[in-house]
Amino acid sequence: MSKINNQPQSLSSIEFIQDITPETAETYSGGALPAGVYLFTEPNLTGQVRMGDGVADLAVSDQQEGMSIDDQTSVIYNGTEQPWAFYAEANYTGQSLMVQPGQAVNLHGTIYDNTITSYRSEPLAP
Ligand SMILES: [Ca+2]
Repeated sequence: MSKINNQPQSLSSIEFIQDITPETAETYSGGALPAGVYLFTEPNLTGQVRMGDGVADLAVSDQQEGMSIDDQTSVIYNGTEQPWAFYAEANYTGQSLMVQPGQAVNLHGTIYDNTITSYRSEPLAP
């Protein structure tokens, strides 16, 4: 007897999302990371790094900050106590990905790799 699974998948159960432990993140980065949200442009937490407030359009912040983060993020580390949402398009639209507090996610090899354009903290679920 076969059984069809119609349960929605939580992100953590999607096999192509590889979690990186905060300890691993610290190992990669060479020490404890200060609290914050980090976007890395290369796997293994290398390449360019953006830390700080979320933005509605990374293309704009790139120009202001002299960076090239838009559509380049391959690893996200959420070192805060709130969930953060990452979006493929500006103004918090397009395909989205939630990253929980303390979670580091390797986007490399996934549909989210090199797509992130806006991100912000999201309220904790009631
Ligand atoms: Ca994008």
